[in-house]
Amino acid sequence: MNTTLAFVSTLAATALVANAGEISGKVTLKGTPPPAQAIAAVKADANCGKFHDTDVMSRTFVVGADSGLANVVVYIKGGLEGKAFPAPVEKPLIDQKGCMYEPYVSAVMAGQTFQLQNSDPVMHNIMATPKLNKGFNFAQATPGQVNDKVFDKPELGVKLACSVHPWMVAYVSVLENPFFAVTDKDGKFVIKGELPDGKYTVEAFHQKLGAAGAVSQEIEVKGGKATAAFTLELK
Ligand SMILES: [Cu+2]
Repeated sequence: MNTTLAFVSTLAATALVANAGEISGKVTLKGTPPPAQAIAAVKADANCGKFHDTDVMSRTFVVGADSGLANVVVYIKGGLEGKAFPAPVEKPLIDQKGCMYEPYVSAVMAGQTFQLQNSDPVMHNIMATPKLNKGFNFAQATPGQVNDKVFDKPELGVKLACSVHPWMVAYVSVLENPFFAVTDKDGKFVIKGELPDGKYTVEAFHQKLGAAGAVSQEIEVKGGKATAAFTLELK
């Protein structure tokens, strides 16, 4: 083996480890949201009703263990100014299944391709109504149909809706760097990536509370790690 090459690859591996950063934590909701409600229109629909044996519940606020709030986008808002990042090559998938969007809330980087899929034997028509990005409005009539889409500009909470089924709604946040995550059912998140140690502003955004209800804080990644706890408030 070429010893020079081996030495170089060891150095490269060390550099990668040194840059790997992780911000983890939890988002808690303060206040009691209205309880989730059964969406009666799904069960009543001739085509969509047969996909569901049980009630389909609204997802405006999904609160898990110890008031952990799901579907919150947590992202680095400040501290990376002047740095450019390539958009991730992986393509997140937003599926239409049982006449519901899955996932309900997702996030992509500006310039990152994502996929819209129709898994139903039912026509859906997806309308995106962003304010800063270019919207779209097209039908997916074929089961299994997948279309690639890209939003070019950072924008929180872009709404997707189906013009055939009024209850079908999803939200996609478009971020300016690859350091973001969406909280799980118990409000937990992990942001991972090639993130150098340093001070950052991290924000937690929920589409129903809007930009005014978002909360941000300063954190410091040290030795590749940081934790952050957020409390979003219902007023
Ligand atoms: Cu639909």
